[in-house]
Amino acid sequence: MNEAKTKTVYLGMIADIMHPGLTRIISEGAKHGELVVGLFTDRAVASRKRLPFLSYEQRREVVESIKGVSRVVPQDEWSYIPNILKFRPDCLIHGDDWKNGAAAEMRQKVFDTMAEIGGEVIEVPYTHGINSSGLFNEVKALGTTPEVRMKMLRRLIEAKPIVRIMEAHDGLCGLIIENLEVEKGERVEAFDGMWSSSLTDSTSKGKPDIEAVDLTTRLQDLNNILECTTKPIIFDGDTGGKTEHFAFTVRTLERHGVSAVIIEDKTGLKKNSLFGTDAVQTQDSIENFCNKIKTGKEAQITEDFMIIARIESLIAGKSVLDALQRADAYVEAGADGIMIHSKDKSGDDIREFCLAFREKHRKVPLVVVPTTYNHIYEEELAGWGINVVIYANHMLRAAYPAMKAAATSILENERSLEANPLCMPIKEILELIPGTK
Ligand code: SPV
Ligand code: MG
Repeated sequence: MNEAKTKTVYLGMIADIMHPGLTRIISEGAKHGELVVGLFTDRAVASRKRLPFLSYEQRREVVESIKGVSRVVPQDEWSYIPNILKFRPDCLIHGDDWKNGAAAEMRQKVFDTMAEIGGEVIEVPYTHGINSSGLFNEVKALGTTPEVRMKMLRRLIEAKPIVRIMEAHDGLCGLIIENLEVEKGERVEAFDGMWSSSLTDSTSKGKPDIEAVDLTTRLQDLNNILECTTKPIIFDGDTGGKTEHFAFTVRTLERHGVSAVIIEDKTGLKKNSLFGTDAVQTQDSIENFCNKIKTGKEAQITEDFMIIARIESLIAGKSVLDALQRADAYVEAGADGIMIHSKDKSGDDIREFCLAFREKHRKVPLVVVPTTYNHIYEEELAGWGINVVIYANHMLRAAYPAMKAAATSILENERSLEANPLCMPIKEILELIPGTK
């Protein structure tokens, strides 16, 4: 038997978009022995950057069928070290593009660990002109499908310690949320998806947040967001309306590729929760609301769409115990997740609820909207068992004072020169939207 063939060669890859650079490194690796591909899981990828378009299973199917690949194993961390220690390969193969920048530290650790286990690192020249990041941008420009977008929320909840959602009420908000990235050392922070808020959808139309803007009108704006983004959407379904109507809402949202609807257990004329007990907040009976959840679940066609039940007990001045009892009933009725809301500034009631809820329901996704208790960091919320954090109104609240300041300056000065520093340069607005030229 050929001695080289008994060696094992480890190659880590995400393999979301296959290209010749990847197939070349696979065939090079296979020349040195049995090639084991360490396929990055969604969790490993999400710890550093946005989720792949394809799920782990889809990517595994592709990689397993490539000539030269002997075996595919999951790489569940961004770091190669745990898998090197687990599989103890004779060689590890990598492109030489990790010599500089953020990856250089990982490269050093890999060299050290391979030396410790008596293995070697093979570096192959990077294939210029084609790479995953460039292709990723091209795929993103093509858009997504409703099905892929819808699935994304469940995958994110599985893969991330906490999923970060930002309010969007028009296409421009959508573009910011889609593209904004903040580099923090080796990590890139970004929003994972969008919240279609009843408060900001209503306010941006000059209407109160009392379910006065109907679904058709809200979907018109949502369509603009869908057209220029690929990230998942959580829709604020208010009370869900009449149970019979909610069944249609669910199907309409599914058809649009929305990932989840959140409905709140209120009845009568809905008032915004942040009024708390200053407004009359009538909670629905547990029985009625459970019936609404069941009807929605029966109406949905896909397996991926989520109906999340929002509990308003704390908003209505009731106890954490009341909220917990309702949570049990809603989960029992088939809710795919629970949103617990409060306008208390301390966050203590939310913490108490979440810790108690997690004792009983270990996996059911928990969603919060920390508008008032916003001193608490995401990491701490994740520690309470929270899966999704929604920044529910910040794009609109940020835009309004900025617009008002520019308008005031023009009135005060009777010309727009002084407003210049408050406005984005004309050149920038012309270049903002691809295809304007
Ligand atoms: C919204 O954004 O419309 C919400 C969250 O429902 S809250 O305004 O806090 O009620
Ligand atoms: Mg709302």
